[in-house]
Amino acid sequence: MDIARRLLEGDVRALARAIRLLEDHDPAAEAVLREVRGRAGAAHVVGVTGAPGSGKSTICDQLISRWRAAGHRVGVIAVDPSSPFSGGAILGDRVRMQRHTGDDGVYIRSMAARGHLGGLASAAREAIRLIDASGRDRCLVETVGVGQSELEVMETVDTTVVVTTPVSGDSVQILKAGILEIADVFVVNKADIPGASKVARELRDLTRHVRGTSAWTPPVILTTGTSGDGVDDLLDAVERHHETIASNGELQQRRRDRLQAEIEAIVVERAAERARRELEEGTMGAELSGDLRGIDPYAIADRILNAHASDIP
Ligand SMILES: Nc1nc2c(ncn2[C@@H]2O[C@H](COP(=O)(O)OP(=O)(O)OP(=O)(O)O)[C@@H](O)[C@H]2O)c(=O)[nH]1
Ligand SMILES: [Mg+2]
Repeated sequence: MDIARRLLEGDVRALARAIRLLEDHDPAAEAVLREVRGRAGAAHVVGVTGAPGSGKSTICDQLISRWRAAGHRVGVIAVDPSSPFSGGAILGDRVRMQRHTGDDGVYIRSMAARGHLGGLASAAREAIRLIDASGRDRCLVETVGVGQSELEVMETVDTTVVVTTPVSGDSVQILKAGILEIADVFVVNKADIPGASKVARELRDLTRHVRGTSAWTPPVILTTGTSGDGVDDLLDAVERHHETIASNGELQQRRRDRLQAEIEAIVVERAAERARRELEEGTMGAELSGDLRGIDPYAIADRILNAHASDIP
């Protein structure tokens, strides 16, 4: 329990240890989370997503520098659902953000798909909670690509930044992947390459059509990650978005929805585990023998759920 106390004091090694416990599905992780949960909730969590190589890590690195200069403490989670490696093995991110190693105001951690059968998104969410509780008031979550697990990870952040480039020319692709709806800020990175302003124009047209009624219209920011051009504008947009949703109640609503989804997911996971035990080890298993025709799976499911209804306090 020393871990929880040291984590709350901002100790970076306790933070790393707690996230490791989380990844290992160690029961001690749940205990640490229980102790620190009440102290989380102050951090502004920013998600950065986009195609491979679009410049996400380069931009994160620029944001980190600016936040550090303004006195913020920062946590970064780089999520790669396709990678079998974890624990800091996503080399590119390490290299790109490496100038912050040695600064204990910056904590960078990679998370990969392996070992997260319960969902990479929920593991990432718990890791963010730990980072938040450790007194880091800015948290970045970088994910690669626009698949289902990335979308789920993005549902756990406060502000979603979607990075495009004139190289990929993928504004239409983004529409297809359904990411337009979750973007709070669009970045057209690699603005030093011809075609960037055309992509920006297309995106501005798209956002006007999609989010006509919301209080927030996603701005489209041109950046050159390598030189830092436009990153101040990006930072400004990100902070303005946070202020907007914090003051109009949307942040509170998002956090409420998120908590609801989290509870639903836990119920599903635990109920499925209970059903599996009943059917494989318990008395209900006898139902699934002999002539299987005519067995009503809905009736059996209801009986499993109802058998334990009195357990619920
Ligand atoms: N020309 C140009 N190159 C850039 C710019 N920003 C980043 N790059 C380069 O693009 C390459 C990929 O950058 P990263 O920041 O690693 O991109 P990423 O999106 O994090 O990549 P993954 O994490 O592998 O998906 C690197 O070689 C960067 O130097 C830019 O504004 N202009
Ligand atoms: Mg990267």
